[in-house]
Amino acid sequence: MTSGLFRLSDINECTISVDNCDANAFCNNTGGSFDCICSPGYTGNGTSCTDINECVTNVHNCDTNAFCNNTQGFYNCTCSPGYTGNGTSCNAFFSFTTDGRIGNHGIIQNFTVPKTGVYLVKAWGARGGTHAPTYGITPGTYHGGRGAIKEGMFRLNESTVLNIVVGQKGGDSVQVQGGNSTNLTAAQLGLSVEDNAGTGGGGGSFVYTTSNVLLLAAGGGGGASNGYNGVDGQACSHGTSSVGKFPAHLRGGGVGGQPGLCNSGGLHSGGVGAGWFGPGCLVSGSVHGERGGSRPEVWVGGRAGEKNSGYNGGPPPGAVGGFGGGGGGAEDGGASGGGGGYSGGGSGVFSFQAGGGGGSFCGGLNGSCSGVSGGNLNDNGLVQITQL
Ligand SMILES: [Ca+2]
Ligand SMILES: [Ca+2]
Ligand SMILES: [Ca+2]
Repeated sequence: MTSGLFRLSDINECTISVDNCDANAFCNNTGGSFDCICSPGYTGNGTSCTDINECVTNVHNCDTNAFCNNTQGFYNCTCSPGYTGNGTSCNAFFSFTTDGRIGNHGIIQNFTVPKTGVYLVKAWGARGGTHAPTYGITPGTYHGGRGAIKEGMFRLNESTVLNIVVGQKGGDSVQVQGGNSTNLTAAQLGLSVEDNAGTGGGGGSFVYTTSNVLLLAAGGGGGASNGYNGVDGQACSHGTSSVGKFPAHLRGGGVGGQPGLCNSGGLHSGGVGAGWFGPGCLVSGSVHGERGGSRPEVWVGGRAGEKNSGYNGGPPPGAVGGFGGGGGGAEDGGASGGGGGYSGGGSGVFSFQAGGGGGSFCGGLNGSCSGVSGGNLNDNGLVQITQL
């Protein structure tokens, strides 16, 4: 016999599950017995534990602008409508969209600063139009350039009113093969869109004071063309050139807040994207896409070349430039519009020319500005303002 048989040994009630601890308790083995301790978030004697309602007992750390939702063992914080954050920290949040508007007309929205402080202002430019012919030299689907994202922090004084322009997507090519007069889409007619019809440039998004001090601008993307996707809106200040088949038919983007370069002299020119300091040159003739409008023109996008306008082609609004200064697309045989922005995108002359992207601007606090070229994954623009 070994002496061990006569020793008293403790039973670990916890591991052999003979304890009577609550399901929401820890079992703690002791010599000759065991203790039950309610889990964090629960209260009781250990054999019976109930959830602590932190929302009622007020031991939660939810922001004052958040809802507290009690859960078994813990709680959740959810920012109230109009606020954004993780629930323990919620900031007032304002969002401006196109609100369903399409085409070249839009409205300037207003934001009144609710309280003096620092705000994060973020803008997304709009995308250029799509071109999808099913015949010709390079049939296929070509996409407009994506809008840029630009953001920065600004110190704003209470009651200051800001103008908000939310860029709208450039119109797709709608001119039906052969230039039929119709409101139906080419697909509805069983036809293709004209192989070389242009598309509209995307509108830029802008935030500026009522005394016309520009705070932020995000460039729109250029319209697509036959064989070429439009150029993305740019995070830097300058717009880009159009892209296309023939170098002699390219036209440059604007720099320093100017519109895209003048593109007169072509047979079927796309509309030039507008810049903060003005619209591009006028090109007379209804076959051309019209330049996009700048601030004095209330940001109206350029009209499309006649048969691509939605009146003598497919359905309205046609291949117009988006609100926010995008240039319109030319009719058959023509170029696509440049995107609007701080500096406008260029648009070429003749066919096989996709529009350039607009540039962006941020006048925010030192070191607070950043941006992403082509960063907007959605079609339309957006502006968001968050109180920090
Ligand atoms: Ca024990
Ligand atoms: Ca709880
Ligand atoms: Ca054609």
